Amino acid sequence: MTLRPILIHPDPRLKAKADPVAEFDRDLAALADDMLETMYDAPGIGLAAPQLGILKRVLVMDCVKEENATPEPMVLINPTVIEASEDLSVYEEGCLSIPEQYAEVERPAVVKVEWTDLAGKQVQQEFDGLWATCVQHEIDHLNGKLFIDYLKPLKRQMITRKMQKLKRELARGAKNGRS
Ligand code: K1U
Ligand code: ZN
Repeated sequence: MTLRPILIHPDPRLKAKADPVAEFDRDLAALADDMLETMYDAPGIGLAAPQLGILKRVLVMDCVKEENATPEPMVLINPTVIEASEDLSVYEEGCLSIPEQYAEVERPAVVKVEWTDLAGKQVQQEFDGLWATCVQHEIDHLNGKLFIDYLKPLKRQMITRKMQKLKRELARGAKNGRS
């Protein structure tokens, strides 16, 4: 397993629509392992392949947040929302590609999602609570959409400028030999 670097917004790869997965092979299983390791290390509760610069429709998540609770890692390939509740819920979202920025986003409170698992089997499951928020946030990543796209333009611009500054500082640090 390998920790992979997470792209920081703005990056054109975070705005692109990812391609469906066609081959369920060892490389796909290795990518899913790397994604889970990278997500747990960040730490985060979800991660989509485009955040690693890989434009494939793969996401991982584990919304069990309590310490000492049994982890529930999930790998979803080619996921689609097939039903969404009219009921909405608001959650203060964050994103590993937009570090330390949080904003309230309103989404369907309950969604039914269909996807293919690593063995190539079709699966359907209903999600609610944080799991529903997270799976929608991650599917958005597969469609090149970020949580800041739900915000008013001024707030989105402000966050984007902060991220541009952060990226300049990180690049300067890397050039001067800092990690
Ligand atoms: O996709 C991502 O960037 C991951 C993101 C997922 C997400 C968070 C909140 C609402 C919807 C989707 C994160 O994991 S941000 C980090 C985070 O929320 C967290 C980190 C450690 C413990 C608990 C939460
Ligand atoms: Zn995100």
